[in-house]
Amino acid sequence: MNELDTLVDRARNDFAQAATPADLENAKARYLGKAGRITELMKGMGALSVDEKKSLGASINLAKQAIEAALAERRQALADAEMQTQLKAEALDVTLPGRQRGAGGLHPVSLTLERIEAIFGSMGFDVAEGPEIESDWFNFTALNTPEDHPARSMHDTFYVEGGSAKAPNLLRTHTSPMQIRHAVQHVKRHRAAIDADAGMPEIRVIAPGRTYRVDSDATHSPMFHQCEGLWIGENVSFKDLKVVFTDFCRTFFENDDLVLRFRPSFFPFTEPSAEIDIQFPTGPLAGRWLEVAGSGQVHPNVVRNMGLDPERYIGFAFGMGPDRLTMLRYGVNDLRLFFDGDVRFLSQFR
Ligand code: 2NL
Repeated sequence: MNELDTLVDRARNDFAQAATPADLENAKARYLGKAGRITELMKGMGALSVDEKKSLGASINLAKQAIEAALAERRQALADAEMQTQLKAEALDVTLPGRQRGAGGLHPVSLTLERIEAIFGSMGFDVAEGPEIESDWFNFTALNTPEDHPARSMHDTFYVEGGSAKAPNLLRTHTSPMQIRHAVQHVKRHRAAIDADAGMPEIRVIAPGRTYRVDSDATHSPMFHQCEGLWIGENVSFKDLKVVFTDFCRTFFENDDLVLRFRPSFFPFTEPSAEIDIQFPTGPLAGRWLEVAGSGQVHPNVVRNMGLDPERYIGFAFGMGPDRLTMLRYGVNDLRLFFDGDVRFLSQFR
């Protein structure tokens, strides 16, 4: 083997030994660099004859081309290897399922409140809104609740800053104050017509929302929901209460065979008063009387506190617990599930 063939072999070997692109460039310099072996051979041809230059020059060129080809091949191999390493490190399993965004949904009690609003809305009821921090007047006094009523005690009601020392502000214990506020506004708006004996449009409103009482066990939460209803006019009777509430219950529970019972009771704000029980004719709750609301004819003192003459304006009111209605509708057995915020429970209502 001549010297050039040996040189090409050595270069191929050196390039193969180079483990990194930097090693490879160093090896290249030994052959093709300014002081490289090929360059030196070229320089050494100066003393030769023209014919010798021709044949040796051609041989050196062939060797140079062979080394350059080996270099290019090794460069590509190293680049490929580097690419493979990088691909492995950044490997993505594109067949994995994506992270689910998870569709949200309304809280079951919100679904119930929407249902209640839709059903009473179809019967011409407005929806009242109002503050959760209330005054003693709107929460108790306007509703004919006596000074010494147990509901006014610190054991039953959350008192907060504000109001007067004798009548501090509180977290509303029912949604009735919203109805009083709504009625007062309504009466104010129609004052002139009322005073001119021209009458006023009926007050027909429901008041859904959060309410608060000092109470906590499996069936009571310190925060719970209420929805009250109020209908005041010149000729609104207990019969209308029965019709409206029966229709509501049958629509809400999607059962036209639902039976209702109005059982005598007492509330400071109604007289007479009645507890409303329902009974399912079939299903897991069949045959049991279930209490779903309190109701009654609005007390004359309460009508007066709305700014109306109780001799002329009369009507009924009722109050129910949307939390309990939700439990009955979906068969939920613990009220606290609604307020724990456990997605495993809540997602079932999506
Ligand atoms: C219950 C009892 C009731 C009312 C609420 C009411 C509201 C006004 C005037 C008169 Cl503005 N009454 N509300 C009447 C009777 C009963 O709720 O057990 N609720 C769960």
